[in-house]
Amino acid sequence: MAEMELFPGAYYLPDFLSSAVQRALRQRVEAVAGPLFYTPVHRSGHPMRLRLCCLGQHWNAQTYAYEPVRSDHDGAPVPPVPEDLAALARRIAQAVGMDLRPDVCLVNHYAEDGRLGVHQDKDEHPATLRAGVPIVSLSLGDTAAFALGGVRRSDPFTRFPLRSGDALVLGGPARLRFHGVTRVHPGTGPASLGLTGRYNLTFRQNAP
Ligand SMILES: O=C(O)CCC(=O)C(=O)O
Repeated sequence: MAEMELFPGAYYLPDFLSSAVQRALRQRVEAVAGPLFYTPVHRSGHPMRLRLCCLGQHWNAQTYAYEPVRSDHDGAPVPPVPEDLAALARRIAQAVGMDLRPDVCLVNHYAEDGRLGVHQDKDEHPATLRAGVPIVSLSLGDTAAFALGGVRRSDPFTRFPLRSGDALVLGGPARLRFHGVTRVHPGTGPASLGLTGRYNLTFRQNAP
């Protein structure tokens, strides 16, 4: 199915990844990130409702800064973003006319009670935010109820499902739109993927 421009700079690409690519991506995620997932503790003191593994640079849930080691967890260095995954994200950005050189990928694993509160992705370098360099999101496994708002927290939300294989691009004027995952629908992922829960990968560019 073709992409839909939901708002200027916000593109929804349903069913973008074939079943075979989804299976391959699941294997890549588990090979690269599998042993490294952990539950971040937000600076409010609450554990987040997902498990995280950052590639390229670590996003610190206490300071909201990117760093080379996981200083809010185990101090371990961060594996690089694999070239093939970065190239895939770049191709998706190009498909909607945007340029992205991903140097960070946050891989989230949501269990059946997983969710992610409404937030803006605004911790990347100010120059990349100003330039509207996009974030490319890929979903695998169970369907998420996704909420996409505006650039002010009080703006109304558009709600739609992110299913296994869907891609979403937030760039240009949509780069700082608020968004969140209100719930995950257990058991809704493709049987052929054999994944319990949901992976979401957000490819980002920190360096200007
Ligand atoms: O899981 C998703 O679809 C959204 C992930 C997200 O917003 C984030 O990692 O900042």
